[in-house]
Amino acid sequence: MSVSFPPGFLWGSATAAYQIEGAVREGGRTPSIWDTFSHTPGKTENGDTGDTATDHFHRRADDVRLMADLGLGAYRFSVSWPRVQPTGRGPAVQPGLDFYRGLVDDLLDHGIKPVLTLYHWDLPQELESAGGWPERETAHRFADYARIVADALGDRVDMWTTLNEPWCSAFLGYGSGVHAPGRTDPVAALRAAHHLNLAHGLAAQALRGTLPSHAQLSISLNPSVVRAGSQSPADLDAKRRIDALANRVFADPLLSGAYPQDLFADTAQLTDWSFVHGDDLAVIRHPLDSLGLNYYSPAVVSAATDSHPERSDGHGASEHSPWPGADSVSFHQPPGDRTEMGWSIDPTGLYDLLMHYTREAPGLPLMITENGAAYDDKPAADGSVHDPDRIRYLQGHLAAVHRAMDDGADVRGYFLWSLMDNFEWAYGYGKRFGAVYVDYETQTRTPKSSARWYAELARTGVLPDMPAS
Ligand code: IFM
Repeated sequence: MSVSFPPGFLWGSATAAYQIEGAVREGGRTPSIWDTFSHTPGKTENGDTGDTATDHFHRRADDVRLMADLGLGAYRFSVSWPRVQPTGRGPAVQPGLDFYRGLVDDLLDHGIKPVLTLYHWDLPQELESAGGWPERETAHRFADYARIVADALGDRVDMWTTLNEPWCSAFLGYGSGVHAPGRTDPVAALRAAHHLNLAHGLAAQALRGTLPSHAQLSISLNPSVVRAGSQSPADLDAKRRIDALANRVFADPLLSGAYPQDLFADTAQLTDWSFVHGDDLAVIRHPLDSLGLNYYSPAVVSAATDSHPERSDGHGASEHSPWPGADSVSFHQPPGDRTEMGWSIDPTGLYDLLMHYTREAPGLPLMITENGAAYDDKPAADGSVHDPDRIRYLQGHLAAVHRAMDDGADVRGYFLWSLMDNFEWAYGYGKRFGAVYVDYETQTRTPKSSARWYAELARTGVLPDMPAS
């Protein structure tokens, strides 16, 4: 049986600046931590970098026309901090602002709602060289940058997101080191998590002080749907530890103005958390207009039975853990179908996530700001690209969203990750998440069958029961 989404439900797709823009040396842009990291031998698959990516910087107008052809109602993109404020300090550069103003105007001309994310992982390298997210100063720099972008685009963008997936910035960037800047210091990771929270709060204040009153503020988290391998006390404790580090370290200060006490206890050997100052928590708990949730796959954890816990947590291989204070937790991939990332496919995780935040944050609208799957898509002889597995993935997850809405979740929109194939961070260009296929030699864009399927859904709001194959 097909189901219908309510009128006004926002159907969009998402991208991020470093993953698509290229043009890394144009218009006064200076390197971000991802430029430095991807140019460091051994950090990305095949040494891939975002130097050219999908050349969106030069193909912006065509890409917006493509979105319009697909009938998208909204487009979630990120602003590259070093393109707008190259050193992370001082005045903005005009070409950077002009690029985003042009993008927003193109979107509005086509009736597509711009949804702007201020930070999707591309910290100006100069700020990292001065200490990066483990330092408090970076949070203040972020608030200044937020004010600059709000001044420039506040008259035409209504929906603002401060950070995308701060967990990845903190724990993959400073803990396991599989993301830029590639540091492997558990204390730095915890300090980064707090300063990202603070950056969110300070930026939210700056945005509220600059934007028109109807502007909507949000943050996009990637909470882990953590499941215990068994109901044994040890496995339940493993689940509690990961839940604290993956979820509550962000959600609790944002929603309740406090860090979880058990997190302090779990990490007491590492830090006394004295980097949390007087009124930080009041700043972080700034009222939001919606909460963005990114979901791909659940995590199954148990207590490790030996001194080398299995760590197939789906976040890349590193001898350093991204889980400070939880070194004795094993991660397992549940049996069943997986995507090309090796991530298990489980739409019930998305249902559980939506119901969890419906309970945790009553009255706060939810938005799925990322969901999607990588597959090994290849063009057929006639150039068309068929991706029935992705359609099945999307269909299953959207059915879960609908079920959660039936059960009371206030979900306002869904953003497919991603509009087009792009630079998948440390995995380089080998992993294709796009609804649109990109031939990286020619930069030709070809909508996959999932793009046509999604366009029909965006047009009608009707989710068919059986995916086309
Ligand atoms: O490509 C990323 C994106 O940048 C952040 N969320 C997860 C996606 C898939 O790994």
